[in-house]
Amino acid sequence: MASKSPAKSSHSRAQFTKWFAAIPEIKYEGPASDNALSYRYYNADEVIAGRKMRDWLRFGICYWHTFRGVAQDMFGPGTINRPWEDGSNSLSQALSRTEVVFDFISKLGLDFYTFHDRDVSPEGANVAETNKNLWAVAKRLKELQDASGIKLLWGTANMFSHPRFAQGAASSPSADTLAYCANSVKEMLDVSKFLGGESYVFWGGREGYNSLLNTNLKRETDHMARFFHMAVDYAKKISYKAQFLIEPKACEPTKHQYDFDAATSLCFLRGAGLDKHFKFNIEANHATLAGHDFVHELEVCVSNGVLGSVDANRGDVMNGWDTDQYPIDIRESAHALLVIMRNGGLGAGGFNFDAKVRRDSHELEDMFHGHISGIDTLARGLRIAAKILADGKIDAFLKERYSSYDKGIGKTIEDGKATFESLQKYILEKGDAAPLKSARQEYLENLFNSYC
Ligand code: XLS
Ligand code: NI
Ligand code: NI
Repeated sequence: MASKSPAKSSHSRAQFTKWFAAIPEIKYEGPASDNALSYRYYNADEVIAGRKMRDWLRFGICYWHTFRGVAQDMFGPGTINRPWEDGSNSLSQALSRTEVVFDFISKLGLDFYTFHDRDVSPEGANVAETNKNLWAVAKRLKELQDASGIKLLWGTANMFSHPRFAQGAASSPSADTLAYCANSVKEMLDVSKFLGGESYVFWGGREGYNSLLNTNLKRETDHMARFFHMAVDYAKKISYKAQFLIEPKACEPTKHQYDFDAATSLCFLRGAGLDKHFKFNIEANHATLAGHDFVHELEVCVSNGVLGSVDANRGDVMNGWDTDQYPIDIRESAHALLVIMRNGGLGAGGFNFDAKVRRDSHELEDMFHGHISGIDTLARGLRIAAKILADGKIDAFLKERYSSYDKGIGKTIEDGKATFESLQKYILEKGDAAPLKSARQEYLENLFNSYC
């Protein structure tokens, strides 16, 4: 869906429940503020480089970590007991929880949220009942969206938690599982259309393998391609124009995930004739699992015209897994925003906080500190990137570095007019290639830091 229309400039900041009464509305107070429950850099309606901060950043709150996570780990149970939870996974609990979610987003003054089908509604006794539960909650979500002005950034289907997905979803060796997934995505496309979701995400949580001894890689990836074609066809049939996004991840939970990174996934999409229908949702912590940095993944997408959205988080440099912490690295954030601003923004995407508080940060207030920290890190990154672009030194350096392709022999190469013979003639006449100029990495790193 083309997202040219800016988000509402201010919300009523409706409060439907009492749970956050003790927390003030989070507002911009500037860098000098010593109020930890304020923004020091995110000033939603301030215009930076021709666009409001809220429209560059399009922050989204994720339902799963923020409202369904209890902070359990493999060594112990959850430490989080939210006061609005009755301990059940019932439909009535699912319905009452929706109001808390919208209260939280309103308190933060943000515009978007994201969810999986199973975050918002429980499975029923059979597929029909499961679908009915989903629609009961979707109707409530629509009412809350209308009352608050908060919108759906993207929806997705959880096809990785339940044991039926243990051997894959669309890549499962069981055709029944694939059929089950077809129902899930069909319903979620209908629900997302109903809620006006601007993008739609596919994260292949169990799409991959643990051993090649029991895996037919070709059939599994062919089935995934068939599945994506069916999703494209169905969205077209219901006239749902959301931007489809693949969210690459190298490993975890499977040893090897098929959507390993942006380049691998793009190759898959092109081979399957799907590349016109998909862009990418790049998660910072998934990039590092693939042995890339976050900015590498963004740059690969931008240079191929397929950057769709961002799952904002970070890993821990000393740990090798998806720790899903809130972003705090200002230099990384500035570099990411530089790439995104050169791309003209994220279109129908945004920055979704796929991040969670630590197991020992179990109090209500911690939910706010985590998000405020991430929001201010990205807002600060936006301000720095705008300075870098306005100053123009880095872009000028880049332009000059490739200038041998702007004229003469270089231009014949870019224009497709050069041949091996013409290039040989040129270099024979010249005798040797011209000496290289320094790539000036240290100068550029120091220059970059001077904006931070
Ligand atoms: C897990 C993924 C997941 C997706 C949505 O690592 O990040 O949370 O964003 O299914
Ligand atoms: Ni994610
Ligand atoms: Ni993740």
